Amino acid sequence: MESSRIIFMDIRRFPKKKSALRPQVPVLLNASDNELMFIKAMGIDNLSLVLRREELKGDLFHRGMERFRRNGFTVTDAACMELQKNRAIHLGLETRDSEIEAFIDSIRLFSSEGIEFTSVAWQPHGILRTDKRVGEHTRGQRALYCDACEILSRQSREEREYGEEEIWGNFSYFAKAVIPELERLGMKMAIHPNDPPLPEAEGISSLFFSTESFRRILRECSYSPSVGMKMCIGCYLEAGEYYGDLLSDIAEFGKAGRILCVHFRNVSSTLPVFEEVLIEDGYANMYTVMKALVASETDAVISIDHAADAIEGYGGLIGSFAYPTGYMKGLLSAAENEVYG
Ligand SMILES: [Mn+2]
Repeated sequence: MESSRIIFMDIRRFPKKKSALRPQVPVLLNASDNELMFIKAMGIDNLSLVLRREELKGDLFHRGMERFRRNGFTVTDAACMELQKNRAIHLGLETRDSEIEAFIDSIRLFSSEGIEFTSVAWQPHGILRTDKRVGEHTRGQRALYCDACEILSRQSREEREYGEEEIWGNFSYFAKAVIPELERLGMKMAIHPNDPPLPEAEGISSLFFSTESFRRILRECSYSPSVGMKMCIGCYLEAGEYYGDLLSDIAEFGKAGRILCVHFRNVSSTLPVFEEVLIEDGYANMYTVMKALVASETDAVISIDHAADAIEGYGGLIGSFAYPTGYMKGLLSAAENEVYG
C-alpha cells in the first residue's frame, strides 16, 4: 500500500523540474489563425519568425507582431530570408554596403519589438542537397538527401572561385559593421553552419563547418557577447568526428551562453551520403543529446529545422513539423526528469 502511494506521488511530478530550453516552431508573418491555433495546441509558446524583404516595412511587421502577441506567443527570433543568406554580403559584391545597411535596419526593427536575436547562415546559395527523395530510411516520405561526391563535382555558379581568406575577410567586414549596432541594441546574432559542413562547395569556401571554425568566428568578433551559434545537431551529425565533439561542445558553449538556438535533427549516417530521417531513426541517440543540452543549462530555443515533405492533403508544412516537434518535446521532458531527478 505504502509503496504504491510513493509511485503515485512520483508520476504526478513529470518532469520534476523544467529546463530553460524553449521549444519553438518557425512561422511566416502571414501564418493563418488556424495555423497559430494548431501551434498553440502543440504546447508551443515561442515562435521563430521568417520574413521576406517586403515584410520588413514597419506597419506590416508591427501588425503581425501584435497578432502573435494577442494569440499568446513570444517571437524569440526573426530573420529575413534574403538578408540572412545574402550573396552580395557573403561574396563582397558591389551592393554589399546597401545590403548591410538593410540588415542593420532589420535588426533595429526586430529590437523595437523586443526580439532577442536574428540569424545568419553564411551560404550564398543556401543549403546544398542532391535532391529530395524517398530514401532507404524515410518511411516512404520524400526527405532531403545529400551525396557529397555529387555536390563536390558541381561547377561554380559564380564567375570565379572564392577562397578561404576572401570569405573570412567578407565575414569580418560584415561583423565590423553589424556587431556595434547589435551590442548597442542588446541584441544577438546566431550563426548557422554551412550545410552540408564541407570545407568548400561549388567553388566557394565555407565559413563555418566545424567547432574550430566557430572558435575563429568568436575570435574575429572579439568575443562579442552579441555573437552566438545556431547549434545545428543535424550538421554535427552529418560531418561526424571531423566537425568536433558534440557532447563536449554542448557542455562548453551551452554553459558559456553561446548556444542561442538548437536545430534538433537526426540523419542516417555521416557524410559522404546521408538521408534526413525521423529523430528516432537516425544513427545518433538523440536522447543522449537532449540530456547533454539540459545538463548544460542553456536557455536556447530548440526546434526541428527540416521535416520530410507533407503527404498531400495531410496537414501541410506545419503538420509535417508536428510529429517530430512532439517527439522532441517528449525527449525534453524525459531528459529534464532524468537530469534533475
Ligand atoms: Mn539547421
